[in-house]
Amino acid sequence: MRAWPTVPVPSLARLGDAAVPQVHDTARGGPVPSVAPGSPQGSARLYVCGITPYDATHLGHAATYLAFDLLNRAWRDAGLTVTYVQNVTDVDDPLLERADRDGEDWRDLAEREIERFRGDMTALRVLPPDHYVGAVESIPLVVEAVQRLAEAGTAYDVDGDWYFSVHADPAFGAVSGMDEDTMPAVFAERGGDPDRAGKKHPLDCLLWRAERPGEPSWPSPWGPGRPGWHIECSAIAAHHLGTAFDVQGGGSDLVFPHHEMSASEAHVMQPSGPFAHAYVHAGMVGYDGEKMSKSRGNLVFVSRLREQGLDPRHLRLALLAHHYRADWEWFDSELDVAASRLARWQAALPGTDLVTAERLVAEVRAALADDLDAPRALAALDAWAAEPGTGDGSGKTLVRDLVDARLGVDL
Ligand code: 5CA
Ligand code: ZN
Repeated sequence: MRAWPTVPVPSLARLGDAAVPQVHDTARGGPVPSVAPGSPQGSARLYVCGITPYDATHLGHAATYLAFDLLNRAWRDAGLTVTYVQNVTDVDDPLLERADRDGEDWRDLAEREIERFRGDMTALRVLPPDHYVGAVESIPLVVEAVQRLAEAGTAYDVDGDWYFSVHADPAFGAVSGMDEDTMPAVFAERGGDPDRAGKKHPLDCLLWRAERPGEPSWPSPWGPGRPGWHIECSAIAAHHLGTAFDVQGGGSDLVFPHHEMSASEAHVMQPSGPFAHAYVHAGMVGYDGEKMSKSRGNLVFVSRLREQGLDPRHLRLALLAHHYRADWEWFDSELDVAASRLARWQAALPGTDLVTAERLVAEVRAALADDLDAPRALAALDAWAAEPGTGDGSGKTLVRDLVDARLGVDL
């Protein structure tokens, strides 16, 4: 599937490479190097769970994709060649339900919302993935993955639907660290079916859903049907990135069951190594006191703000003012705060000398190397702008390049 256009990223290499950042790994519960010790020299591999395109991109989605854009930019500034894969869940229950509710063809709905997402990501100057991959176009990969799980004796049939025995992976539970007693309720809340009769274990997850009347289906060795959710990401990531890629990312609502189960499926499919080296999760953005979610309907859409004439740089700065791992609530006033911040930075540029600019590069790089601490990077820039210099402007280009390369904001 086509991604969206890229934007040029200025190089800061004249000051040497930045440090490879540390990130918080959910599985180990602490900071780890963002690149696996065994990764091929000079490269980094990232998989981020993409949208289910049944509604427009809201600020929670945007914040999550910006978090991984910070990581992508940090890796590039460290001189690494990045391979970035993102999926699109372009066939799944919520999409089919919405299309049904609105009397629309599910393919038209998905296509329209994917195109809107591309426009939002382009406006926000989020660097595109190298491989933007839809579930539908990946069905042969999914079929192959299910076949491998079946050959390993870890998949079974319940009235034509195929399930994965999650405990076939000895590491099941290690991503989330969640208590097995807590898992069934969370599983049920997030698309799972712990109570379905005929399953060998309540936590076993759906791999292949046999065709139902009125639902789209594709051929498979087990008859027509469509992919389950978790296997979509295991199959796409394994195919495009191989084993032990560096970072598996998404919002914290995906820790369990999604990332837990896709990792376990991948561990059985390719026993030669772990699925990912680190599992990195962005916090949940709320609005009106609750998590912003399509099902709750308390949404602020990026596209609506754009239609209202928003300067996307303001939105980018407003989102970056919150640490990516924090849960936080959106207030409309944050755009004004961001606008005045941008204006102060712009006003400080002409009086900046090279020594000041180089110091600022070091401060911003250090902040972002420490678990992508964008609020600390913003604070360093605020401190610089609070004392406008009377320098010769020799550092102006470097500061502009810094803010552009690392924060994605074109001053
Ligand atoms: N297609 C699946 C992933 S394979 C999915 O979760 N799609 S989604 O459209 O529901 O979410 C897209 C991304 O935005 C996911 O990484 C999700 O974790 C993240 N996300 C969803 N809601 C929020 C929120 N309120 N705050 C922050 N991130 C969010
Ligand atoms: Zn996913």
